[in-house]
Amino acid sequence: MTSTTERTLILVKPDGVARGLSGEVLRRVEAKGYRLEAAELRTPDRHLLEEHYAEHAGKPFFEPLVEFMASGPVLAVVASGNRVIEGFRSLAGATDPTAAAPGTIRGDLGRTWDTAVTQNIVHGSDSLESAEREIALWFPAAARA
Ligand code: DAT
Ligand code: MG
Repeated sequence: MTSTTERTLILVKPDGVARGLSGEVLRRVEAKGYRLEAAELRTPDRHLLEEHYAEHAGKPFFEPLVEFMASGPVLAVVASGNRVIEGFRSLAGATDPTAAAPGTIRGDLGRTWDTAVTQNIVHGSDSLESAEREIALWFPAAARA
């Protein structure tokens, strides 16, 4: 791929897929004007998740996070568009779904189910570097040289 359009990795996490919210997440991404480039439903293995969440290795929530993310199907999506990384983070809302603003995916559709904020429906890359790193992990064929 030679396009220079910005790309991001979006995940509908196991809680979002199990609750039937995949379509609603994709609807919001498309309604905002971003383009879907790839999508795949799969249950990620530990190795992929440990790489994906490498920045959080050693934190107290790392193990429960990896376990939760491996607990069922995840919808992995590559979306593109000008400033899509920042734009999807804005659509997703704050990490804690109880505190996330209404109007956002986490604020409208999420809540805190127990003491942790692990189940917050979606993931979105947080920088150009993490987006390209995460896309290469989840969609090796779509990685840029
Ligand atoms: P975000 O997903 O908003 O980028 P993050 O990168 O800081 O947030 O954390 C990654 C995920 O880890 C987050 O979506 C949910 C989980 N998480 C973060 N902080 C947590 C905490 N204090 N307790 C439990 N899970 C947490
Ligand atoms: Mg993050």
